[in-house]
Amino acid sequence: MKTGFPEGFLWGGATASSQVEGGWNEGGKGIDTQDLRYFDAAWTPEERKAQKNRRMNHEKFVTALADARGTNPSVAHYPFRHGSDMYHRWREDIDLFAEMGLRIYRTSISWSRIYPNGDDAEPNAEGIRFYREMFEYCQSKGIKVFVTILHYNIPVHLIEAYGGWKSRRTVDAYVRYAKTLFEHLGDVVDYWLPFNEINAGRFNPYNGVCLIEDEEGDAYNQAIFQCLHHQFVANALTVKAAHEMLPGSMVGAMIARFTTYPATCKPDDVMQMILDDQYSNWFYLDVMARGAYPAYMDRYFEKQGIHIEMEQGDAQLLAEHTVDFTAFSYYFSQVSTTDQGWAKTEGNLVFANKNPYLETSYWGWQMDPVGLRVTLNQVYDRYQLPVFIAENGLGAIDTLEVGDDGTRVVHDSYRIDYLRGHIQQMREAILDGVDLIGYTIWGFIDLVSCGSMEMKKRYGLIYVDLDDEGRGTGDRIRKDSFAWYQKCIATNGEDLA
Ligand code: BGP
Repeated sequence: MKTGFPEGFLWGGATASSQVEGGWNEGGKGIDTQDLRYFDAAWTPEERKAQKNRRMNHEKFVTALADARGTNPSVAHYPFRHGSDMYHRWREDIDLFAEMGLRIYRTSISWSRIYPNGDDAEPNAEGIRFYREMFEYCQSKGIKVFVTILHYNIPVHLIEAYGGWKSRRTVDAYVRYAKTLFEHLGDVVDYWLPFNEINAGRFNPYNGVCLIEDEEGDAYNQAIFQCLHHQFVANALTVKAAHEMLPGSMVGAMIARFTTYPATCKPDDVMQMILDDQYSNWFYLDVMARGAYPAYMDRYFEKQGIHIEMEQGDAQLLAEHTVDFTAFSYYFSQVSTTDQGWAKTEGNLVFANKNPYLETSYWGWQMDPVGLRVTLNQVYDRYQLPVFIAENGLGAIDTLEVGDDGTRVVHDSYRIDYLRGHIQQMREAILDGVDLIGYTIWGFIDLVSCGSMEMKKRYGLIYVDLDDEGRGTGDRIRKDSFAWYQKCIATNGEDLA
């Protein structure tokens, strides 16, 4: 009988290169898709949340690219260019991670630091050195490393030259990039994740598969699924390469988990839940963990008029090279219904149907710790593979204050409450029998929000003194949640007070 978190449970924190690094045009890095996302600090809260401001179109893309290639590129309007400046401050940051007791650090590699154009003849030695030094430093502090090979930032040259993920050329370039990482960083990385939230290709096609909506016109949906197929092929080839080059290596598949409940016990709502789950969640993990396109997608593709171009050998590749573990991000849950008039709220990458039993964050995400236990049980039950919670956390507006002793403090009891609730449910899921191996709190050092592009939407246990335009000292300040998580890790999840 299990009594709690297993020995060696991987307590950790997660970031992504484009959101935390900055140094966007240093060290030989090329321009990538996230460097081109425009933000205006003058936007109202509604404009910040507006989907149109988050989506990419042709005009915005061309303007941003001209800015990036111009003589005086803007940083204030392109938040991913400044991030949290970890590119320059990583030693100081990792010292703080070590002080917190972190057992694993999840981050992503910036493809364009390794291959500035995505398909250059030789990798950029400076980029490889940057990650190597950082990961060796983690190792020296007893922190394991979990690498996401692609977390939304794709070298723009691949779009200009080949149409990005629409082309098999991008598959080749990606696999070569992954192999370069295995060759040069294989000994300092413990877990690999080829793609962050691969279902983002459908929910946020610019981030996921670098599609520019108005350039695709009516063929948008078709292009999305063709790109996704190419990512599945790239994933299988990457798993194959990892297992050949790094015997015993652990490679995972990750989705943004949209946990959903039927809005009522009306049978139509229950069926809608099954369909939502299939299209939003299971399809992706089914391909990468079970090794084949699930039958239920045939009906969907036929209805949508989608035809996926597959090459001979693709099906075999998918079947032979499945992943070693599953992973997901979990922030909220939603409900499924056939009732078109059901009240809506926001959610990660999508709008969600409202659940009257749950409270929402400032950004409208419905907080649901029990939903994490539900999810862990569902995912483990379906695939019977070790499970990793690659992201979870609370985006909130924090207030920097001066404490009694004159030091700067952030009292984030709301974040502690959120994390405590979720960790308690993780423990329950472990007692239920789920093979949960790790938990990396998202954005555990403040970084630029992927969706809203603000610094103001903070997830960290470490505050970063930068504003939405990247202005400030950049100082790192421990929030109350820092000491709380430190204690949680030290007691292996037993002391959550
Ligand atoms: C996930 C992404 C992350 C991250 C997180 C929080 O979808 O993988 O990159 O940012 O969501 O979302 P946001 O930053 O929009 O609050």
